[in-house]
Amino acid sequence: MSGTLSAILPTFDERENIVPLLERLAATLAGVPHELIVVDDDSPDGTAAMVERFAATHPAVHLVPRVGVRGLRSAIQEGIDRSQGDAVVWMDCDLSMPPEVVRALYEALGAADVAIGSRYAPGGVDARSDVPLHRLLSRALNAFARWLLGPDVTDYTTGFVCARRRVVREIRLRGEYGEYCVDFLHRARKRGFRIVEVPYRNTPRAHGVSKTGTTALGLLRRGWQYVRTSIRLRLEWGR
Ligand SMILES: Nc1nc2c(ncn2[C@@H]2O[C@H](COP(=O)(O)OP(=O)(O)OP(=O)(O)O)[C@@H](O)[C@H]2O)c(=O)[nH]1
Ligand SMILES: [Mg+2]
Repeated sequence: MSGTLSAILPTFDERENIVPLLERLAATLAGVPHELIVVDDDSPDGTAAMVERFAATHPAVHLVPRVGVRGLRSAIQEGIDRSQGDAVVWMDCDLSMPPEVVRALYEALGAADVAIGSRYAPGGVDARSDVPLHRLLSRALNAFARWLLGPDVTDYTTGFVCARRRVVREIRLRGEYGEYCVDFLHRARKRGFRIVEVPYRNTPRAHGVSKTGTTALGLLRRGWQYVRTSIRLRLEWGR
């Protein structure tokens, strides 16, 4: 792959993680023309101010501040809509996804339309020891999605996605939270886009707290959205 890369970075209360993430992304993308777009939903911890200060000396960094709106899926979509790159990548900003993997995802687009970081492909690891229940649920939901939608993708809920511009031009993200990812990947595959996986090690968030349901009930509610989405996709598109 050659061409410019836009990284979309959705944040809510990532004050301690965002600057190290931006620094590591800039280092790993040396030699690749890029822009780093942080979409912050008015984080009470002052994430936006950290980004603004950093952006003052780093012209590739842009802040998109949103006030009165919340949501992971809509934040990513907003970043995509404002980006200019020939390819886009999006990821969590809690340092659970190593920024260095972005380089490998970008290079994988040489032979694919979409490249995802995978915890479940051979060589991948889910090492989030901070959220054992979340890890277990993720494994079960992915097994269910593979069974319903096909085994070519092993990590349907990755959230670590790099795609050529034409893919995100054709397919908009739908849903509330993480289930958008199952929806995006299945529709992309069914439309004939080639998806490859890059195994990586997902680690516990570096600082701050998880925004995904931290109570068992909250997790089950969220899990149900993934189950519903997988069933709907199977009915709508087949395997
Ligand atoms: N802009 C924006 N970003 C969000 C919102 N909710 C979560 N995020 C970001 O989405 C990413 C994932 O959130 P996490 O809290 O790590 O949740 P998770 O990775 O699904 O769950 P864990 O495995 O528990 O960490 C992080 O970069 C968050 O800052 C939101 O409402 N708006
Ligand atoms: Mg996380």
